[in-house]
Amino acid sequence: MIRRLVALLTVVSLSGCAIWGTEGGPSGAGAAKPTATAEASSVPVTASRGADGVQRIEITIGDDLRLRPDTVRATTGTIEITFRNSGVTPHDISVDTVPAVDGGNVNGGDTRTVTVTVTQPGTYPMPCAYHVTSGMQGTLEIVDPS
Ligand SMILES: [Cu+2]
Repeated sequence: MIRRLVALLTVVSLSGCAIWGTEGGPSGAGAAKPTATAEASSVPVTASRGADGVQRIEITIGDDLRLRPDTVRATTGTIEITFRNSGVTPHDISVDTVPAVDGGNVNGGDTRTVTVTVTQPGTYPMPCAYHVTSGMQGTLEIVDPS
């Protein structure tokens, strides 16, 4: 049983290496955005802080029912999250801070920007109301500024 699990993990990690295909990875000329599995895409991406102190990040939401990136890291304060729907399937992402902020329906090709102010470090889910049961959920990781 354990041997079987190890074999499965090996296959997953090997397939993770193959996501760049023949385009040469993120620095390759004309390389498309990686279409990694949800497991392989959970590398946190840090929101970038503007001169106004607001942290901003854009998340692509598509027909594969995933958020890219699916994990956003920021510090306490104000965070602007722009959801860009790259597909045709509508989505409705909320940011479950306290209080939660619902982005509302975002049709294919549309964008929606949600602004949240978070004072408590923690991990806050970002589920899609339509597709959370299919695993469409991101994570906002808030840490103390240091
Ligand atoms: Cu959705």
